[in-house]
Amino acid sequence: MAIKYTEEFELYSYGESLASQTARVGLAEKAIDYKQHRVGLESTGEHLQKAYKAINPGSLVPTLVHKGEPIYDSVKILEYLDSYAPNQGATLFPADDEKNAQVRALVREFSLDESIDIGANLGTSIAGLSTQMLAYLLCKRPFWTVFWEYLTKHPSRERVPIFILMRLLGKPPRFKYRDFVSGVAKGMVFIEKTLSHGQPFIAGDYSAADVLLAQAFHRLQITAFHKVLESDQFPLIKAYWPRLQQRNSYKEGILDYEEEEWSECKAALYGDEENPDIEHFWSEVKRLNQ
Ligand SMILES: N[C@@H](CCC(=O)N[C@@H](CS)C(=O)NCC(=O)O)C(=O)O
Repeated sequence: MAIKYTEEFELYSYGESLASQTARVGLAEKAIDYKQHRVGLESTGEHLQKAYKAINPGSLVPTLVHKGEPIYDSVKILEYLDSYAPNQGATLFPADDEKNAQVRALVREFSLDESIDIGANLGTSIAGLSTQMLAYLLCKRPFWTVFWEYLTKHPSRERVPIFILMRLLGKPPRFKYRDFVSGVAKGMVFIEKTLSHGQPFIAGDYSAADVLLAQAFHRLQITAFHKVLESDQFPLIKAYWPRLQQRNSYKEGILDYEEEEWSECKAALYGDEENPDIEHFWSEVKRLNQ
């Protein structure tokens, strides 16, 4: 299915979507120019409308369009870019078999992989942390509009009841949110242990796994878990995070696409405070380190 295009690369993405950030950081790391099309999510439902479904029938962002051909899924986009421009910018998937397998295992742990239950790896647990924000944004629209649109237009049968419940309650159920916080605690303990190899990046040299961690850590800041990244309980993460932030790709793929509605939502939900479940986070870390 060829899609209309004017530039060689065009990306359909939303500013603060994790998977969109992955694609944009990847494009920046590979030094590939592209035209951006913003697709609104929870507060407008633009992704559920016909125009976007013609580009991505799954109604998910991001979609990369290369000369009219769509590539779905942020990790597939990273793979595509790396094989399209192997000698340009950073190498995201190393050529060496052993290193490549290592990177792929980390990517599976950090990504939004639909074959993994929400909350069962770090990537989907981080997405779970965002449910407080998503609920807030969904509440910008009347209940019946959200109910009807998600029920009749959202292609993912697993996600529909989650979005409807979030709109109904105005927030995620507390017990479920705590499960996500536990998943993130587990992931952070794992990352700290992995970094004890003493190399600058998570798999040694910079790779696709670092692309995913840039957006994951950025999301920890947005959901008011920012102190986790500055804590002496995770000294290696504390030294590693600035290395990701100093790369141009952090600005070009993440900061340059911050959404006003997310800043407003962060201020309304957390102000300058830490996330209300921060204590649960630290008690989980303590339990896991015992
Ligand atoms: N595995 C996909 C996941 C894509 C995904 O879940 N995108 C989210 C934003 S991060 C989305 O489009 N959500 C809208 C919805 O589910 O209604 C990828 O990595 O691209």
